[in-house]
Amino acid sequence: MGLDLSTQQLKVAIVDQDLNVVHEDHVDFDRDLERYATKGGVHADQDGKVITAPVVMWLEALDLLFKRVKDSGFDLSSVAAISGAGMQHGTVYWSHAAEDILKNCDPTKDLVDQDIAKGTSHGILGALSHRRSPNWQDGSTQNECDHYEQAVGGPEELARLTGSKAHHRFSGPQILKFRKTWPEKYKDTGRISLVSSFLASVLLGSFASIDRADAGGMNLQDIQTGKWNDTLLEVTAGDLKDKQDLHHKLGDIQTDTSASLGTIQSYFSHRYCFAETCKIFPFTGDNPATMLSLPLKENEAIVSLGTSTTFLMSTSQYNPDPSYHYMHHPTTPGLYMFMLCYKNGSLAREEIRNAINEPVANNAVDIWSAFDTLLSTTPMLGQATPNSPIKLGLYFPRPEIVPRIAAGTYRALYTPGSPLTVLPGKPDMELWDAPNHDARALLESQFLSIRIRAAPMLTKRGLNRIYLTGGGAKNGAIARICGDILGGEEGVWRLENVKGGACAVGAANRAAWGASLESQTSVNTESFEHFLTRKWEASNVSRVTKVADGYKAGIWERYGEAMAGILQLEKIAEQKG
Ligand code: XUL
Repeated sequence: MGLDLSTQQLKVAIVDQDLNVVHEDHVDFDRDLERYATKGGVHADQDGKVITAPVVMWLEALDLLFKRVKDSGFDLSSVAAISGAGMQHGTVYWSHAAEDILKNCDPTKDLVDQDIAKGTSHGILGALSHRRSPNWQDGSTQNECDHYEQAVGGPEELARLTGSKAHHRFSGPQILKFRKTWPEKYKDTGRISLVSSFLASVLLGSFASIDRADAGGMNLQDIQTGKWNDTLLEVTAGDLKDKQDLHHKLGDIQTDTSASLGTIQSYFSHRYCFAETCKIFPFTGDNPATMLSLPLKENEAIVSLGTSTTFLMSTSQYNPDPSYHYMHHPTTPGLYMFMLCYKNGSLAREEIRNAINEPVANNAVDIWSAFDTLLSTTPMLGQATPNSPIKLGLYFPRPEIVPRIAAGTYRALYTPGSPLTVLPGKPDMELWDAPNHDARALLESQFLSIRIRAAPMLTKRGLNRIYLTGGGAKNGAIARICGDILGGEEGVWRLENVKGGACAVGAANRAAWGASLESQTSVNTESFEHFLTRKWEASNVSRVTKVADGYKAGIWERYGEAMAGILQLEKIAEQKG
């Protein structure tokens, strides 16, 4: 079983021994747990800077999800092992009593209805020293980020040390802000988990270590040693003396990527009939877990089109840069995950889709149909003729990370070799028919930005193969634009028979790998990649399908010319922000 605690949903995927997906389900926070009044799974303050999620909502979602799977008739006692994933960077603050409370939950009641907190009347809330988890979309820690970078000698050095420069959403700066804002709550904190290790801890009934790959999203891990960096621990803790205490709160980083953490706790075996022998394997970040959904080779990439847009590659090369993220590979020593992460993914696509649907009372069964038609009918780069100016747009409902740009919409006309003409907020219909021209301009700018940043990783014709995952991957027009811009000899591919998302499937694959290693007698550990490839090759089921062509002579080069325009528009937008 693979679980994925993502921004908007808690998802589950179950695979059989041949790694066929046999069951999927999910709980949608906004829709299924309305009483928490989240929007897109989170709460945002007025200026959209502080973004958090209520931790109890996730506990309620876990019970609801398992109940749904059980009620569907799926026999949970057949689950041999569980792994999982959580959106990266988010932190959960446990109280000193947490393990005691988690272990003693009454299986006749939901987690949120427990009244077991010894000496307090807070029920399960007694396990938390803070009720909210700072979300990866949060943008409120500029001071803390400055502090981090100054402490080590600048963004380049922090990127070299930890794999990333300082980012608002990264857990270290968030923990520093938490300590400074709520010193009492910080004192009351017995343990700090990431979203991934939080979920693993609930299932275990005791604290799970932070996974080696997911620790890379904290600005706290020395990527060379895989351990916490002393200087950065000290910056976060305030001084040398408190550094030990922070280390204690974080625990050690899980170094063995294949060892089981233990078995599922009795609350779940009693309540949902999980076998008492069901093993829990390390939970990692959603991006590292997505990489485990397929056998990703050198020169191949995954473009994940979810709430965020991420570009992922598995590589043995470590070439840090302030605009990249490097993290350890979740299963395979010696490999790294290379990542670009954009905050504005599906939210931007949905806003434009809604604006397009607005003028007509939209009764279409598929709310994406008008948006998709526009993607296919608008000419490439919005150019009615090859000589008309290129239409470029940046759409950031939330402040963007790559590069750091304030929220807003930025449109411009561009003729290669000339400066840009930036258009006003409401452009002249003759020049730019908004929002209709926005659909294609949005997708093009998202993929062009990836092409600009990933350039050192690309061959002359792009990547060898691109896999599309996430909600946006279902869309054929998006796949074609992706192939046109990012190229590739083998084109654009999609995982077959996966409804809910590649991330939960990747986590399920990891659980299956862990369970398989435990049953093997060989002293040589089979690598995850070998395991996955062996399983895929042994079955006749088609696992991936080609959904679009890649490199096309002429088109690749025209998009190449547009890149300079995007860079100019980004510069202008950066100055405005
Ligand atoms: C990665 C990032 C997001 C979250 C949520 O750095 O912030 O991709 O992991 O998906």
